[in-house]
Amino acid sequence: MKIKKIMIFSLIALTLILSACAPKPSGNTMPMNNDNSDTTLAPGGEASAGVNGTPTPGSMMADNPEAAHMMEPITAPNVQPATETTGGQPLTYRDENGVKVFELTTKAVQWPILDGVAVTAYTYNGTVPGPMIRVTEGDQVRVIVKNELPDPTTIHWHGVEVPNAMDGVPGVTQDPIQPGETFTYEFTAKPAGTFMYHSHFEGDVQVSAGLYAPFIIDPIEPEANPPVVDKILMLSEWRLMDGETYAAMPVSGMEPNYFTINGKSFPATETITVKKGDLVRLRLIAIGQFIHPMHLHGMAFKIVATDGHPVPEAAQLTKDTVSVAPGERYDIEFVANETGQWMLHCHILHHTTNDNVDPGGLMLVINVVE
Ligand SMILES: [Cu+2]
Repeated sequence: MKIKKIMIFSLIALTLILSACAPKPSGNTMPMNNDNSDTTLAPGGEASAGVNGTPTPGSMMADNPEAAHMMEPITAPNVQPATETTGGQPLTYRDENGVKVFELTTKAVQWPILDGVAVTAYTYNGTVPGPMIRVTEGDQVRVIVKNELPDPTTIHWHGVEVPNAMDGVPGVTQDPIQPGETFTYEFTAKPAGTFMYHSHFEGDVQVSAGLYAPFIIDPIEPEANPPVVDKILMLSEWRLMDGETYAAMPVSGMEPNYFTINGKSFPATETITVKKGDLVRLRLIAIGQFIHPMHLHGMAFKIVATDGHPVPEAAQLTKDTVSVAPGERYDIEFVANETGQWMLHCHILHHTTNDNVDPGGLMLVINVVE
């Protein structure tokens, strides 16, 4: 009798569990895209629709009008090939009564990241990264920004201690700079260190599309032991599908298939040639939306500054790999004491491919010569 009761209870329990696990009819919380029109598919088409037609987050978001901007290709009327081929070059300024005045124009160009591969990029002055602004701590800096993009924009001075009204956050500290408009930023450059500037308007799209650049503030007192070689390496990602560029981001259907250091994928990345015995400083900046554990072959390095701020000598870790998360900066230094061609590369090894072909992406050669 007892055994019969236990069996009945077990059957009821099993039935309840099975019914709880059964698939619910769709329509309430996860609408299916049954019309199969192109507009409901994320970039990448069927790949992002998932198995059995189950919508992935990427393809679902295309149905959300507020999120639609992130799914669309980067475009602008009459985009021309870039006239420069190297990004991050020093921007010249004019002196106006002791103020260093810089001029930036935001515009779209076709930017070459690799032989035969170009992305449609939103840029400062036509390059990716945009031009480097390099000043000395305490300098009065004025940056005049003309917006020639088809979209509004703003500039945020990432890590620089600017007055709040100069912080570049649309709807909070300023109105967006509309297409055709000009806006002037002005502040005192402080503190010394490795910083950057980038768009803060629809940053998920505009920063991924190329609106970023280095901003270096040198200390007033010259450094006791300055490096012989001092390079800035800005890491980012791209999504290029069927000739269209999309803002790469960690969303299903929006994943990157190209990865760049200073706007170039290996083997188009710069080879850094140094002499044996040179002190080398690399300023690693992650400006995309993915983390990059950067690994140096052959030599260990010390982390001498984080997010622009010096690390006291006793606290300087000795490493051969450092993970650079979005928005972070690591200044690393090493003495190039072994000759040879030493790789510096991301250790998420998909990030060292070009459209899934290895080698590529986030790699460069440090060539140590006698
Ligand atoms: Cu990586």
